[in-house]
Amino acid sequence: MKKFVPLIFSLMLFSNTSFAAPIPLRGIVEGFYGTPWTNEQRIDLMYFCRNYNLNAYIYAPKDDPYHRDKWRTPYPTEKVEELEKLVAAAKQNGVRFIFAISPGLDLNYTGAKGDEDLKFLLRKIDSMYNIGVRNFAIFFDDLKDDKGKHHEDGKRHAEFLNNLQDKLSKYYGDIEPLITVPTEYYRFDMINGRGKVNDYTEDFAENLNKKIIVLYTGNGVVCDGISDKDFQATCKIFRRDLGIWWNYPVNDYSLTPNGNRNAKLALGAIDNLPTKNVQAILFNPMSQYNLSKIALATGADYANAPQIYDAETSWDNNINWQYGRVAEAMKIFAIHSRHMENDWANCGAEDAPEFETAASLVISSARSGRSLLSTDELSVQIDNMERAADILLENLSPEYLEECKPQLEQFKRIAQADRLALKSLQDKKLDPQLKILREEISKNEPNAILSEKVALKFIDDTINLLDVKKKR
Ligand code: LOG
Repeated sequence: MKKFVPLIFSLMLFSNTSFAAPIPLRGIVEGFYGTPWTNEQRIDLMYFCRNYNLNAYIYAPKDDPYHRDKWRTPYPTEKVEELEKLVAAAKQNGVRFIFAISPGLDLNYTGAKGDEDLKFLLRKIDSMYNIGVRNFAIFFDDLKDDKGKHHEDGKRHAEFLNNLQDKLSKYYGDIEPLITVPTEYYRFDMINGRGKVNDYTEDFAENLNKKIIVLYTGNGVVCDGISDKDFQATCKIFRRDLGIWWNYPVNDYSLTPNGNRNAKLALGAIDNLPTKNVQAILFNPMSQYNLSKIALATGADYANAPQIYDAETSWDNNINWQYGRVAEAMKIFAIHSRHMENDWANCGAEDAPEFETAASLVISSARSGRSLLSTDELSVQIDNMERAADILLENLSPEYLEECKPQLEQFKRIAQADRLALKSLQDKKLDPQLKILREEISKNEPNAILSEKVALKFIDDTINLLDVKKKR
């Protein structure tokens, strides 16, 4: 009997305190630009959601013409049938299927045209209601023009949503409250330099029906976290607890010079999100469906227990579960491909910190002309990288390989060049082959980016160092 006491006690603790309470609405927003997921993938996602205790999926692919550009046009029959299957799969797995429309590009709000557009919208919603959808979202993101000018003011957006909310409540008894994203959807766009709330946000927040759930993306569009303090301050602006549209692992902005999307894979963990009062968390994934599951699984761990979530542990466990006997190889690859950054985006832990530490020591000792430090550590890292690439290229299933073959091949090239770089430093002489390998890597960059500031940088640092020496 004695043994039961601590167990029962700890269970009570666990359920009575709020620290382990899941975020009420938690799941995925398919909200990226570029090739949308296939319906098979989405159906598979519904099983994934059940396994990971996620309960929401927002259908909002930017490149589905009927979602945004041609939002008035009804879906063709076959597309409706596809969606119907998906809605059924969502239901079976306890997932709310949330249908989103982004009408803001050319929506009319007033007069006869306004009435007509409202009818178009209600018709679209009704067609989704008929296949079982009970949750809807209206998104007003990415509507500003190049000069930062708004399509509409905040009051109009709020009133439009309020009116729609009233109509839906009146016509249907069983539709859940609307979800929305305003045009100013990140904090630094909502407030000016002096911390004053901009007109659009102030008008939107003041007028919006309290029932409607508002999502925002953090201080920036793709940012490195949301502190509890910033979250609370933003909730205060909106006079309600907010939801989060979290832009990791999405990689639609990972563009290469020739305009390919999705060049770098975001294979890290979700991290640094608020620990309390979050109403909803929706993760925007990569177009690479299968490879999104590492970050999404960690996101599920966060969403189910925000206050006790540990990113590193979750990442490690989830890769073990998802990749079985190739898990170690996957970790080595993934750690070089988790930090996402460009001039406006910055999210995910730094790539390969252990490699970075060893490589920095090698480079700095080479620069100072002393005997090289840390070469053994670096050498082991490089061997592991190449071995991991080979293991994954040979063992990943075709649907996974399809999503990362260019990146794995690039990983292998980088590892091989790293080895030659290390050897060149040890010989104090640039091996001419290194420049050829470096060019090969550049040639393949349009399809695959990883470890730019770490394993790739080691090659460039080496070439710079040894070339300079030659010139002297
Ligand atoms: C879009 C989103 C896109 C993401 C990352 C929101 C609310 N909207 O800048 O569709 O996938 O950034 O590129 C966005 O995040 N706008």
